[in-house]
Amino acid sequence: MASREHRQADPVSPWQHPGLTPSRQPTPFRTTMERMMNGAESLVRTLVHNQVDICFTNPGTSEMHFVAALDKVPGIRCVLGLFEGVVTGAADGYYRIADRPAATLLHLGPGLANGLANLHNARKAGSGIVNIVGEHAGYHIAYDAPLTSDIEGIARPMSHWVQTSRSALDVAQDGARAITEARTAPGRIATLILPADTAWNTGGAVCTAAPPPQRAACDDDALEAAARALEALAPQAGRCALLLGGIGTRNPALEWAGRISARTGCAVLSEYNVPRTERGAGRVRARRVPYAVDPALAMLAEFDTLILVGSRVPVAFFAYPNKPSVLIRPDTRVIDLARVDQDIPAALEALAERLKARDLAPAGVAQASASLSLSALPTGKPDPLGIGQVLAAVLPEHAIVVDESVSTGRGFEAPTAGAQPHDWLNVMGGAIGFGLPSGVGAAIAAPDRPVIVLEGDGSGMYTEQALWTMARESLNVKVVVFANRAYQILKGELSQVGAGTPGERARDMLTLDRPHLDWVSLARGHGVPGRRVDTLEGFAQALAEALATPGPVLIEVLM
Ligand SMILES: Cc1ncc(C[n+]2csc(CCOP(=O)(O)OP(=O)(O)O)c2C)c(N)n1
Repeated sequence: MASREHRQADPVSPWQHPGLTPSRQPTPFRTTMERMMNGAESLVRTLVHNQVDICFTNPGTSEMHFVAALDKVPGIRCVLGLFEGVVTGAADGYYRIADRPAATLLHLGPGLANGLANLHNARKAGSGIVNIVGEHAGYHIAYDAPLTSDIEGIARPMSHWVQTSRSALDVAQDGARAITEARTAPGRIATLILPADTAWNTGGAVCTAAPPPQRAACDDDALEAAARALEALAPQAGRCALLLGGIGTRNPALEWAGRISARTGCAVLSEYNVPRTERGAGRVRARRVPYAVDPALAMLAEFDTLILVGSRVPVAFFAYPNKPSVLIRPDTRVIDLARVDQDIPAALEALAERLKARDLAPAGVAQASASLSLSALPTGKPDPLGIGQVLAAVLPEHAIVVDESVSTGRGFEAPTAGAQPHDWLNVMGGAIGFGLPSGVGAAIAAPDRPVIVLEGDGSGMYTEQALWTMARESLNVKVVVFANRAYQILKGELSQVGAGTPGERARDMLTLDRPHLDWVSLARGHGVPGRRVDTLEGFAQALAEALATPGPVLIEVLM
């Protein structure tokens, strides 16, 4: 090992790199500052230059030059997460609200691995992330030091694009390429691996990212087929549904769907999970396909034709013995109007135009819930319906709700439909631990909007370190933890998969008792004031007060 040649990764002149095509050559006219710039600084400047101005980080030694560059370059906000799942989850929440990518900074393979579950969720959500991962200096990898691993191999399953920079000269261009990738609809995970020597060697320059490709228009044949199906079915209201996904559950797509429904009587549905739904009073309501197989089958059986708009044919979350995986009738006609990466609003607009629905008032607009004073709200032991009613009454206009309430939240859709207009974010990849980090990202993306994280006590424990980031950054996040002290959903799943009645040991795997988690203390320990309530009236009072208090607050609701 000792006799092996120590090869510096940047042996060539920064002015003429043999591996670069002419179009990739950095501009030869550089300022003195650029000539002195190291790769890390060129990357940070490239991020800022291309409006990637938030970086969620959890760094280590190999990223120290990047960290130092953060100091030098104005215009980038750096937010520390104390676990990498917080970093990647925050970047997901940020993208969903800001509609532009944030960067992350992760420490080699193990740091990336810690962040993978929320990177998976972000990938399923179509959230663009410039995911920067440090690596050993190129010449150091041969020594198989403790943190050496196959970073590209770890990144690939959760990334759309993976690139390891070869030299300081390449870093900014690779960064610019990562930004273009991350911005490509609906949003992609671009993992850029930054060897330490490419960060510390000089020769970097600032690069402008190419614009991402435009969202493609929908296919004319699909548009014609959808229009014909809707025209033919118009007298039989309800036999045809538009199934919305992606940005289909946001305006203007929702309003076009509502106009099409006004003309034809078709139903407007949404996938069970969508990255962001604009909902509440005055907005077209898209009914969610239920999570559970039987209610989903019952809902979808009503439709002879399903028009997919940014969505896919609904399938069950899991396979269950003697239940189908695909949730529509085998004879349902499926028309794929627009994929999630296509221009969904334009596809619906064209369909509305074709159906002469352009000037109609949208159907299915949610009416405002009768406004209830706190004293008129339900009282007593918290249950999903009552909690939903409290939320509907207390949610402020333009609130952002991050929903990881798992079994407790199943009942929230109907009671909150007529709340003040708000955005609702779901976990997209089924990996729990998304809620608290995503609340961090959403709050940073929209500092003037209250964020309410609805959190299961089991899910919250996966990434509870996010509370510390909320406190440190004084984020306006109100965390509501539903403390049923169990993996409640799994109790139902145990019987659904036919695994029988749980015995003592199996029950122990599904309960969060012995000891009870004390969320008020956990919050306080992370710098967030907390409060415990055990009634609906207590919850309503606590949430109203939390919303009137700046900064993060946690409410533990004992179920
Ligand atoms: C990363 C990951 N690990 C494990 C699971 C399996 N899982 C799904 S729901 C759940 C429990 C959730 O508990 P909680 O948040 O308290 O909600 P509840 O079921 O009690 O409503 C678990 C462990 C998962 N979905 N993702």
